[in-house]
Amino acid sequence: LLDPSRFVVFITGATSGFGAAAARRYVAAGGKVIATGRRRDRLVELQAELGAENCHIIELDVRDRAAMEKAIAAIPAPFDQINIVLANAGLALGLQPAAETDLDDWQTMIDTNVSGLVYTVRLLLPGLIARGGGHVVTLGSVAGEYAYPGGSVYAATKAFVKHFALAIRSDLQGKNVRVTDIEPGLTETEFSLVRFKGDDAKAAKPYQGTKAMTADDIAESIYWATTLPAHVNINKIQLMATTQAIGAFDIHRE
Ligand code: NDP
Ligand code: 8X3
Repeated sequence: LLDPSRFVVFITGATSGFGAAAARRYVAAGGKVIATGRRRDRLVELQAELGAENCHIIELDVRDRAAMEKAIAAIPAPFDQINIVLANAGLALGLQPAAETDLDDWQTMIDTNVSGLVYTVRLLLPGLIARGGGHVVTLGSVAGEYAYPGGSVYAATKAFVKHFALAIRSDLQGKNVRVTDIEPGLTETEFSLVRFKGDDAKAAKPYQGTKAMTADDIAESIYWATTLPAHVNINKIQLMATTQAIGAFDIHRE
């Protein structure tokens, strides 16, 4: 197994959910993390919890390419020795039928889940290669595999992530860089609160009367994929709550 105490993990979206859980998981294993996100107060809290020697924080919006370039170029030692990139920041906005959605919401999802993710990977990949290898972990979704009503652009951004992860692997032959797309289903985080724009009642509904996965479940899968022997690449991990399954085709009848 690779030595987790040598892991230096750059995480987008570390202020909540999977990103925060992954930061805790890697630091618990002896690694270091660069925790990024827009909410500075959350980053400061996380750093206080994990220790400044283990957790470097950067207030960052992944959609801002110039800010990303500047921030990544300015990461101080020893945090600049990044060997794992967790491109996790992302969001869904709305669940309306396609013709009734807010086009600004679609744009925000594309800017964050697609553009922000490719900026993250592209800006950090040369460093991984130069330092002799590493691991890129992307956050896809079951939504990138199975369409569902109201999923539209969110699902399409995650299909992009899935294919991007597979495609860049073929450019990394001989570079010792592994790529894994994590594709979770129903998991209780702030995801639903963001999707329904702070409406607590709507946000709670997907998790009511069922047992969703937790952010820690996903963090453990991410961690596991990165601790396998260097000659093993997990292309993707698709995981669902045991209470979730793929439904039948939807047939409209008069
Ligand atoms: P959360 O809402 O709990 O966390 C999302 C994180 O993304 C936050 O830290 C947020 O930070 C960050 N983020 C959002 N927009 C930006 C931005 N423009 N710039 C920087 N950071 C941003 O959701 P999850 O932890 O559940 O989601 C993490 C990833 O997993 C997402 O890509 C999501 O699509 C995916 N996913 C989630 C599933 C679920 O059921 N929960 C299932 C499958 C995939 P901040 O707001 O502080 O910037
Ligand atoms: C998040 C899971 O099913 O809400 O990607 O799209 S789902």
